[in-house]
Amino acid sequence: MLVEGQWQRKWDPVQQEDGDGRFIRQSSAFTARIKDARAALEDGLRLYVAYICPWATRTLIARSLLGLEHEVDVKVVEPTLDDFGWKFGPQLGATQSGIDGVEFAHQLYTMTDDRYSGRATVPVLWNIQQGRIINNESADILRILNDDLRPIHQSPINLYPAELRTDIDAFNDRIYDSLNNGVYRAGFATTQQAYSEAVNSVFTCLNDLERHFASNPYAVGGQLTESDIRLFVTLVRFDVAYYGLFKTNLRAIADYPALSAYLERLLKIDAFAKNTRIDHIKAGYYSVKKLNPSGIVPEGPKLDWFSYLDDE
Ligand SMILES: N[C@@H](CCC(=O)N[C@@H](CS)C(=O)NCC(=O)O)C(=O)O
Repeated sequence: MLVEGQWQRKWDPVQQEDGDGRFIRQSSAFTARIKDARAALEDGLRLYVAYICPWATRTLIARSLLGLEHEVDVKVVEPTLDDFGWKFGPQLGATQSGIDGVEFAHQLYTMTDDRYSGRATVPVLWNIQQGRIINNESADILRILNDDLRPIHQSPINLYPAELRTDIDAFNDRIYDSLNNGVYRAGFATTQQAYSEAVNSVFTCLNDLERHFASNPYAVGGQLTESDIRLFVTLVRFDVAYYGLFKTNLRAIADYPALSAYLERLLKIDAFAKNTRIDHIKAGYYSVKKLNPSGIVPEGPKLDWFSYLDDE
């Protein structure tokens, strides 16, 4: 992480924990919104992402669904993390350099604020002309792409329509702590009790969702919304990474018929399939030395729904 603009060489996946070994996620520092879509487009917009990362993948899926691939540029960090955090380079087709002379994602943070203290996370939404971070919170970036940039895309797809906002917010809350972040709370717990609490919350949520998807095609309102994106990115990583590495292994998603069918349905949509890079996901999660000191990446699982992905 960065302290007063200086990179501390020892990267550690655990951001913060409470006195009982519970993992605590840092809140995002840059939370501006875009007021003038056309001016922002003139300055140039870019997303810095990692395909391993569920939070970054949220923003990639929204960018594709909303038809913003020409308007919003993308640069991808390598999937594996070392002492310098995220870096640009050739691994698995990542981007060679962030901008001229930028090797590491943390440089984007110090270019924006040379006294920045905190973690250098992805995704980052970047103003190219100004050379600074606009926002580094994926939940906000989804709304920026959907709402703030609507004047320039006028997409028929609305991922956060006014009449569903209360339900979308409620659904997002229902899955964030228990599932999206719950898997990380399980994986990075440092006491048995913190781990057990987290795993139980993950499976209470999945059991509840299995009932929901037995009779609903989407998360909210019978249509595709940002809640589907937020759920998808966790579900699609579950069997290939979380089940093994984070020990969330009471059941796999493949053991849930309705959730499997839902995942398979979303993977038939181009925006979901093309932004799901199983090779990055496996290489990235299994590179976390703290949880997998040998660095060995498992061969499996082989899952039917991955036949929708090009690289499988
Ligand atoms: N609240 C952020 C969380 C982003 C986040 O934690 N990203 C992880 C990757 S999955 C990261 O960059 N971690 C690097 C670090 O913590 O040093 C968001 O949703 O945008």
